[in-house]
Amino acid sequence: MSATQRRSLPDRRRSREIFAKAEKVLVGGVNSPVRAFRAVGGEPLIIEKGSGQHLYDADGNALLDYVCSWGAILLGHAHPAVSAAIADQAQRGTSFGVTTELELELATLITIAMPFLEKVRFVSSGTEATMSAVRLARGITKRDFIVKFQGCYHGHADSFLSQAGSGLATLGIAECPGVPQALAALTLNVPYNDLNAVEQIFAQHKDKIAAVIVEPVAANMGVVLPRDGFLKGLREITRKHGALLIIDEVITGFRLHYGSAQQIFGVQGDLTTMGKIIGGGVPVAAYAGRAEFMDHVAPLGPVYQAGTLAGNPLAMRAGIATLKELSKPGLYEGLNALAKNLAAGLQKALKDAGIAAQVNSIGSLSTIFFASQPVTDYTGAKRSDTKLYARFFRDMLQRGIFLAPSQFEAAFVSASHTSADIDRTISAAADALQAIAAQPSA
Ligand code: HOZ
Repeated sequence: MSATQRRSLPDRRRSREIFAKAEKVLVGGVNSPVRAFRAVGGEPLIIEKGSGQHLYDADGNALLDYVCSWGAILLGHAHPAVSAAIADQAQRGTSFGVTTELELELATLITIAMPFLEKVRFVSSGTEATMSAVRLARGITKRDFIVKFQGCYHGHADSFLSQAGSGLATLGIAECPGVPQALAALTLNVPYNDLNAVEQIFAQHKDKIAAVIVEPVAANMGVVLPRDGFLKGLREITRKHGALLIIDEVITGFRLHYGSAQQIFGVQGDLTTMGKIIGGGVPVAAYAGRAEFMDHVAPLGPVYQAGTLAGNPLAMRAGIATLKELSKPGLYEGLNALAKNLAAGLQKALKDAGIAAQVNSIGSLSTIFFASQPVTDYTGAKRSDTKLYARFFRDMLQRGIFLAPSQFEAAFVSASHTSADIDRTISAAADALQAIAAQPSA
């Protein structure tokens, strides 16, 4: 049987047993809701190991991975240089709770790649980075409101859980119980790509908005690109009103090239948040900006933020090794060319199957929306036929290809994927889409 023919993962008995046990001691059998596959059906995966572009489940089934730890893995799983750095550091100690030269080294690599950043504070997750950046913006401006965009996701801190993308969009959670109303009221949501709405919200809340936080490419409602001038418009509006612009590069940092999305779109935020890739698959995130802003953070300033494991040496070693690999000439050119072929191939497969859909893509990020109109915001993303996406996801998984288990996430290509992998994926998608077109309600 060819790799592209429809088939079930041959045996899932062990995975099934593990998940059944996990459900008894872990909430929903998972440690993050998006892993539960609730929106796409099918059985959640239990992964035993990863190597390059593949994951291997507990039954030994190989999966071609386009989730790549939600974008944290750019080099591929268990990259030799990253694994060696982690193993070496493990021999020297895993946490000291005081500064190491490694923190200086990773911060220096980041500020060289993104020269508009002068000072970095490492934390352990993207949520901590965005939450701390918002606190800092509030501390500097002495204002309380923040503006975010519908369908963007900035982690799970209280301020970000209204009209958010990612797992909240996946599970249909519009507002999160447990977030005090008084705090939720300080978050103002506007449609992505809509500068008029941003202007209006500033007019309504004159001199009260501390910051606008934005994903420069939205990747948590599926991939949605910024319209021409959108990010620059945000820059002008925030500057005019004395608010800070926080650019959340947790997904886009080092994803599109060796640097930030801000350099690609010709805009500079006041604060930048990062995560995922800068830790090479080990928990690292950061917020950063010019010294005039960052020096408000304790111990230099009064805005408090701390962490026992912040700047953790294992994580720093993984991040340093990752960035050194990523800086090698040609890496992004090759990766982005592969991803471009994938997007084009998927577009053709959809057209050939006569299925109305949009493939939104940039660099190695992409999403298929089963929607007839271009998707430029959360309203458009929600118009996508999520049942069709779920069917496509399951059909692809049966063919050994692991896409994001939600319409409202991105597919990630890694530097380990090959053109043979891309061809195989396109061919599997063509088969799956033809089957869907022949029997839409199967
Ligand atoms: N930012 C990721 C989803 N878009 C996080 C994955 C998770 O929620 O587990």
